[in-house]
Amino acid sequence: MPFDTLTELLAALEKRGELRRVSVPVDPHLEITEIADRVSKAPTRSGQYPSAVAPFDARAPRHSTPAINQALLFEKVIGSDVPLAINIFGSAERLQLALGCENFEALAEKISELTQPVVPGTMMGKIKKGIDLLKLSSLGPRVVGGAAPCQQVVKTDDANLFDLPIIQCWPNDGGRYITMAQIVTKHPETNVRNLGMYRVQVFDRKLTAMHWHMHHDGARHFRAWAKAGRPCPLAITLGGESVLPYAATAPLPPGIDEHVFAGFLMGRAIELVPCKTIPLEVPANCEIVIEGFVDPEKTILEGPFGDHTGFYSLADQYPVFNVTAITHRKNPIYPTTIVGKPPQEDYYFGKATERIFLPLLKILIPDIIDYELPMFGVFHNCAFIKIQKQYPYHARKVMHAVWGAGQMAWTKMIVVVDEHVDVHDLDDVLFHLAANVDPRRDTVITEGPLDILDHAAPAMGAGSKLGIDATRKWPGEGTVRQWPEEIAMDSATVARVTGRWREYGF
Ligand SMILES: [Mn+2]
Repeated sequence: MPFDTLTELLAALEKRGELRRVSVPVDPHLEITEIADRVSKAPTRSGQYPSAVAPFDARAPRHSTPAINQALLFEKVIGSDVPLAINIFGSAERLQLALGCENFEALAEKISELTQPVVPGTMMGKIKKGIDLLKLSSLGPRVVGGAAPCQQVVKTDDANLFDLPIIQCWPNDGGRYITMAQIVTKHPETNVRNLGMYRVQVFDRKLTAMHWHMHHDGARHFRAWAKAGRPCPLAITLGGESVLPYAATAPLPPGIDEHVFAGFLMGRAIELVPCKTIPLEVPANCEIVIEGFVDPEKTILEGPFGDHTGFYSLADQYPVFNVTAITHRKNPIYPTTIVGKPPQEDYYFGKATERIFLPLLKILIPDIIDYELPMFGVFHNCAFIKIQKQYPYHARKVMHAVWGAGQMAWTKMIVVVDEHVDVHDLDDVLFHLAANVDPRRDTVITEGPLDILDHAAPAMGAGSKLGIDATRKWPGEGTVRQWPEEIAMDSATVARVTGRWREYGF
């Protein structure tokens, strides 16, 4: 089962040896990042690296500082009385614990059941209908009265963001950022709530920027408020039910309240309470809630920010957020994260989404058996796709289908392999890519939309795409030579040797 509060999640992690407390004073300016970065790239207690291939630094560590990949609780952050938790979700095991699932595939199955009763339509249409059904059930969020844990302390005039241990992540960042925030907004006309995870740069005691991209639901809500000339009420929520951070990042279709999805993951409704100074409701179990309004007119220069691409995003103008209140538990814990070169916590959020969306992607493109968004591709740069080839140029058909499928459409490079290749094993994919590809014959270069964070794209969010057909080539695919058979041991011999292994004296 997932956990009701951040404290309960941290206690469960500690019990499993998955949490390390740091009791010496630590600087929120860069020092926490450097510690968390080393720890997130270390092997887990079971000696596992997060990918079939050890992360960038692991095989030749830059540092002789042994570490285990654990969640970290900094008890004394310089300049604040509030302890800070980081790397909470920084392994598959820890994220699965937080989501209350054995593995991401089990969760995928649970979610695809949700979309079953709804026959055709788009992938997003299915999810939306499925979640609409949930809303009618007991899993939709429930507004409750009474004293809420997240409002045990209420500060309005004396609210001060600098009371919180907000970190500066990387040396050339524009300043300090709140990074693990579930941000609540509401559409002014439909009243549909949204939960999103956007970074928040802090400029003053009660002043931040609100960084969201055009297509984010929070930005759409803001534009609707701004069109009416009204400030957009917004709550930055931290902590709460252990499924909330992931739910805030899940790519659900617009018009869906992620609290419904969170309730589905919890197996119970998320209880919300009215905010103190703005017309919004927030999860009662949160650690900290920052209330305020986004100014419909004013902007501020936000950034740069060391991003999940492994590069700094450039500074740009973003709306201003004015804080009206900070409410929190009596002894709150401040959750945060860093992004940068993978793996960081967002890699595991992405991995969960990759697994959860496989059944839905298969509905849209039945040719796909499995896929992998490799760590080095930071979500949108690269996808490995496994198919069971049925006809010449089948791989090309699948590439074009992927470039037309929901958020997968941003994918820059696609490698398609045959069904016997393990798409989760980088070496296996690269072996077949190197061996099976004639560069001129087997590559496709086309144009389309790209991730707006892709700094290599000739225009922002638009550029070229590369498809590589690494399947074995059939007659009719431009090869006149006979394709050789790939070496593999027969399964009977494999089983016999496995069965006799000890007899050999190993
Ligand atoms: Mn949304």
